[in-house]
Amino acid sequence: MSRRIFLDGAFVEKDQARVSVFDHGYLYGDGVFEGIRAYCGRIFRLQAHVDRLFSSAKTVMLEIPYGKQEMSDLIRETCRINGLQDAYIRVVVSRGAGDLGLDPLKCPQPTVVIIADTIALYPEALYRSGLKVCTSSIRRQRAEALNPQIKSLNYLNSILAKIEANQRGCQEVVMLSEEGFVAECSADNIFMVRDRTILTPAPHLGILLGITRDTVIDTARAAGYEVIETTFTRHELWNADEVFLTGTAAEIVSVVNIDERIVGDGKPGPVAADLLAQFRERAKHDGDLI
Ligand code: PXG
Repeated sequence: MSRRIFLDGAFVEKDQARVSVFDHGYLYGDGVFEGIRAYCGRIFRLQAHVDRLFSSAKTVMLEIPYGKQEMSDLIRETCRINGLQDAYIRVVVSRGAGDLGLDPLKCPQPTVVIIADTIALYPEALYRSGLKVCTSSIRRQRAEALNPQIKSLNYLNSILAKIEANQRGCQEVVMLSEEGFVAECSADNIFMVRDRTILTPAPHLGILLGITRDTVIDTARAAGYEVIETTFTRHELWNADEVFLTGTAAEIVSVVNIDERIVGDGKPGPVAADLLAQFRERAKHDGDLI
């Protein structure tokens, strides 16, 4: 089905949605983005995504030419215009067209794109079997270099790690902080379960503060689990009862093999299954109506 894309103030047909090759998003990865889901006619945690988009933009001094409410309305409008009840939404704000130098001052007008489409989920079989992952030799970049909390268009740090995963036949890849602690994956946050206590890397380790991560922490605590944001190494991960990943696209997916070590009994565990069921239930009812 032909999609209509929001581009710089108007809805255009997908084939006509073109951005300049002088756009610094293209030339330098200079811009920010969000990936958002809609379930059953409701956009899941829209406010949190819009807030994070504006925070990313503020840090890189990119002025979004809309207010937060206006941006939320445009995202809903993009879903409506495409007749979507369940959607994967991509919002991209780039520095806009400039000259060939990297100076952002030469880019007078940011480019704003909103795409709403159906999602290519991980195949359902992977939720039943669990993922195989490995650790990357590429470290998560430190906050002083490029803060992982900024959801920027420059994903080469993650992509270099993902290439290693592909080469080793893995579906995701664990990235460590510079000190060697578990940080997160290329496009997912990571959790482990030990004696029914849930542990996840603390924000200071240099991670994207995932909105699914936040939802899972909240859901788990409400369900009576103890959740600790802390520091741990691969040793703890390899010896965990369960490991699972969270992200907007993946939701909650179990990991059963890490660096050729079998996690727990080698099958997706009960805590992840419990949290996924609760997450999916919540996603159907929570959220702003399209
Ligand atoms: N860490 C990183 C580095 C990410 O890029 C997450 C964690 C999970 O965050 P949320 O807020 O989604 O729970 C991400 C997610 C995709 C996709 O299509 C996702 C991301 C980036 C690019 C594509 O799944 N970021």
